[in-house]
Amino acid sequence: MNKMNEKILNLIKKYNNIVIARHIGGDPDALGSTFALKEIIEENFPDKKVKVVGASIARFKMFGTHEKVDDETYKDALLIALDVPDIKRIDGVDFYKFKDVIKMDHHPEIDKFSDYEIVDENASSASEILATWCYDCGLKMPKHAAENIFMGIVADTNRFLFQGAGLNTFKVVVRLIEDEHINPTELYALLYNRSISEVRLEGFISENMKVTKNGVGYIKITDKDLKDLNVDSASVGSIMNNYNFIEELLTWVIFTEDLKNNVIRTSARSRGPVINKLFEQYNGGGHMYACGAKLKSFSEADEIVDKLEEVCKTYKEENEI
Ligand SMILES: [Mn+2]
Repeated sequence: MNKMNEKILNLIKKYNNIVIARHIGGDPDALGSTFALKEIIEENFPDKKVKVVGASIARFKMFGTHEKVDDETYKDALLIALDVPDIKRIDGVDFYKFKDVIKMDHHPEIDKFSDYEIVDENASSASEILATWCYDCGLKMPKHAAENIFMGIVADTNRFLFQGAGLNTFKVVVRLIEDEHINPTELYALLYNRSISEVRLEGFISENMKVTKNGVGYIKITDKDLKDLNVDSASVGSIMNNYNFIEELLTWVIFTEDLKNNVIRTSARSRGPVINKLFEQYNGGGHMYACGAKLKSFSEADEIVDKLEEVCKTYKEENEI
């Protein structure tokens, strides 16, 4: 057993109360990994009380049910944070109230949480890291946990299209199918069934996206657009990856007006240039090729498009495209 894997397992064994958290704005990897870990702990250590926290998301209810942390739990609980690199983006708990913390993540490290960390930027997903840990520790993997892990991996690799999907990813997936008997086809339906409104939103974006000289695709979606299309500002997130493999686009960014929270939700992807540093300047961030921010106004959006254009121009020159 890997040293850190064992150290983490031993810390989990010490606690009766365990709280599991992930980043704000949960996605299938965040939810898949946290609920899978809860189920793995409950299966292997039936006496432990395990809660998954964070805001619940209606369309992802198949992963599990979120709970709240009460004062009593805080007194003597272990926090395990998955799929989140920084303290301020942990959803649903007060990080500083925990004596011990474990981190499992695949984002570039921002904050060090503790001495109990598995951070692997080359892993496809937090779900893959969790599965690798579970198997290395020789723990039992319940079937529903295996399903959650599979959905996390599939979503974060965009069905194995991204670079992050490597040898270990496929090894994990083989094991989930061979040993835990998950059914990928059924799970794809859970992840990818969508409404015609969402498809129309995708069409609207394709139709109206502007493309700059150096390959920046961008569009500003107003609250009125969202109302006309009968979708909400969160809907954009799930279709971002569908603009990959388009010859004219090196990066693409979608700005969506969110009147309820009085921000411009911004989500960006790249198939070459590294773009997360740019979004960190706007109080956002993320992966090198997939990131975002919440802006104050559409005028910041114009700034971002200009900066992305520069990034793409440099990238083209450097790579002789
Ligand atoms: Mn992830």
